[in-house]
Amino acid sequence: MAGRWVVPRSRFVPDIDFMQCQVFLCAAPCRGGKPLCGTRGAQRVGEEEHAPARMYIRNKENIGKGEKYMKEKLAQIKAEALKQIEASEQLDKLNEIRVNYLGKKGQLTAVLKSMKEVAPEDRPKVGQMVNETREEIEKLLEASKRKMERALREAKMKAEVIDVTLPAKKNSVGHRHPNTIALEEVERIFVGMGYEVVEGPEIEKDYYNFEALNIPDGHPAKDEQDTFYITGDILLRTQTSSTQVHEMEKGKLPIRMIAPGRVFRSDEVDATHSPSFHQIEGLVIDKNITFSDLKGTLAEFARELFGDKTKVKFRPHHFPFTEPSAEMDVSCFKCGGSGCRFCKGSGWIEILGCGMVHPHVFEMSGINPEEYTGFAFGVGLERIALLKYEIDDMRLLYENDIRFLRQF
Ligand code: 2NM
Repeated sequence: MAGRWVVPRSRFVPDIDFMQCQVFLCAAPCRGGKPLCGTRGAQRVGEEEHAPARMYIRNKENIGKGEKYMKEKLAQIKAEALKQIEASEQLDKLNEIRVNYLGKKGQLTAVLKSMKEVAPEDRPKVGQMVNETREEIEKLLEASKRKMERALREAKMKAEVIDVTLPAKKNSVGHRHPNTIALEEVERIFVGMGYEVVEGPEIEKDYYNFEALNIPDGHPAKDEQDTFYITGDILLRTQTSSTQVHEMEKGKLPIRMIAPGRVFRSDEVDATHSPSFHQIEGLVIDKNITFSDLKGTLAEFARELFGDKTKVKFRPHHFPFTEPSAEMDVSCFKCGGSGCRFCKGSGWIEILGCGMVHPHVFEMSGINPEEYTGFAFGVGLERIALLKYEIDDMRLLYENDIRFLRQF
């Protein structure tokens, strides 16, 4: 600004009232340091000639116009604020406007601060006007803020629109693993004949896995079933018969049970072997149990599992824990026994091992072999699953390839 306005004593300028004097006379000099109170007009003077001085207008006419001027000034501030509010498109901008008008160093606050320069009798009225203006600007800001937030919300909702006519995501429910299907089938058959299903620990003492089953240290069967030792005395069980030893030790007779579960052997993986697989072992102990009971029971089991026409045959075998022992074959359910690729031309399929519980096994578990007899059998769960579903490689059962599993 080139120069400042001062109010000379000579000229009366009616529309310059207090506020304008503030504007025009803020730098007004008082030649000789006297304030320009009571001046009646304005003129422009060179800046260099005048040192800044504060104005306090006590002139009656000017004071009378103070209120009117304030009113216009406030209206002007409000109009400007409204214009800015309406033009703003972002919440940040609104905040800026709030600070600019209502903040500590804002325009309206400046007016409020200059109250001490308003004549005391005008102060309540002017103060009220300032407050009203503040409230109105606040209201405008708030309304605009709400409008912007609503618009933002609407835009977001529009962007996130859900098409309820889209086909729903298919809920893919799995099904039982072929091993589990086979296990539940075997359990169903034996439970139907009055057997209990008993589970035991996978980590066993050497005694329950070998010794109590008539496989003492140095017995070749212990080598055949070499397993994973946890300590010298504790191992991963190689057969679920250990569970049956625990049942026999309880001494509650008669026993009719099957013990399904995971067993472990130190075997290399191939199409028919795995270091971890599943067995179902059965045990019946009562007075007068004979080999006929064994044959009748297992023949019924075979018919239920492979079909009515299934025939069984028993071939002598050896197990340390049974005497006599046998292996049971079933007639090939593919060719009916005439011989095919499935039964490798023999017409028979080997299915399980069995026998009459060895008297020494009874004795070790505290059962009197003179009073009680019993039969036992063991069948591989994977073997049944492979046969039933005509799977030619055991590894498929463990790979969990969904394309394979979906077929059962
Ligand atoms: C087999 C074959 C023959 C068997 C024996 C026993 C027990 F505990 F009573 F001595 N449980 N299972 C047994 C008998 C298991 O698996 C091929």
